[in-house]
Amino acid sequence: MLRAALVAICLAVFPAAAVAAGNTHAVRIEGMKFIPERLEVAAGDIVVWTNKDFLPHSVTAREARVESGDLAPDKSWRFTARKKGEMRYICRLHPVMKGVLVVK
Ligand SMILES: [Cu+2]
Repeated sequence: MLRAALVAICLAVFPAAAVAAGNTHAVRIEGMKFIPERLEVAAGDIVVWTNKDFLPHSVTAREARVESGDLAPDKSWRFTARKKGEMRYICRLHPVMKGVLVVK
């Protein structure tokens, strides 16, 4: 419980940092890119995408039925990676933006 609270505080204070505290991973959306573009996590880990751009973005993987909805600037979206394998995702609003989440 305390650990979860600390992670939440870290993410609130350092949203732009690639915070990887235990099983929580951060992906920054900036300059029309997912940073890092490819992220490997363990099943059960949490991934938090934060939009640091001045326009909305999304995290969308249609096949995996994963959809963040539109993320306004400075908004975050938290996802628990349960299914093992490679999940390729895009920004639904700018499909040239691509990322890969590898769940091991
Ligand atoms: Cu976008």
